[in-house]
Amino acid sequence: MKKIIFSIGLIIAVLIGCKTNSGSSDSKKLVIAFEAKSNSNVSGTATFIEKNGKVTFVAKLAGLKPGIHAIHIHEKSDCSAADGSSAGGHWNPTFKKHGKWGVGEYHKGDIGNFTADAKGNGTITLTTDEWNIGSGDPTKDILGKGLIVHEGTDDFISQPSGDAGARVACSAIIK
Ligand SMILES: [Cu+2]
Ligand SMILES: [Zn+2]
Repeated sequence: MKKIIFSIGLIIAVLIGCKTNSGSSDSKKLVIAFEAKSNSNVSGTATFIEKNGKVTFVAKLAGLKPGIHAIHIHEKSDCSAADGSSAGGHWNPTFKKHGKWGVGEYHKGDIGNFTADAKGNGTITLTTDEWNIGSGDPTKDILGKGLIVHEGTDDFISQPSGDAGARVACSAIIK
């Protein structure tokens, strides 16, 4: 009888353990680092956390020129070119025009603009259900794409990429 009780206890302990594990697996986290491009001194990190069907994105940059800078998800995770051109154009799996989220047509990669302060530091945060991390759905999965920070500002109008200027930082969105 003692042995049975012990066994039941063990089973319960294992079940609780499994439940805890499955709870933590619904939230996925990816932390990536930027590399400087186009002879810039830009550095920083970006974090993507998926939870309950939404992805929260936070990018923290340093070494920028003070002012407004564009940031987008581009179609490839290849940051090898000195000017970042290897990351390709904007990630646009739904074949829309470039624009601003929530206003007419926009690319899935059109994150927008953020401001770098007088010291050249800037942060941008976004939460969206338009992305996920690793589902394999080509219209939503950000894995295998590239994150690009630009020297200039996205005007949300010029095609195909908002006339945002040189690519000053690049980071591959990979595990
Ligand atoms: Cu871009
Ligand atoms: Zn775009």
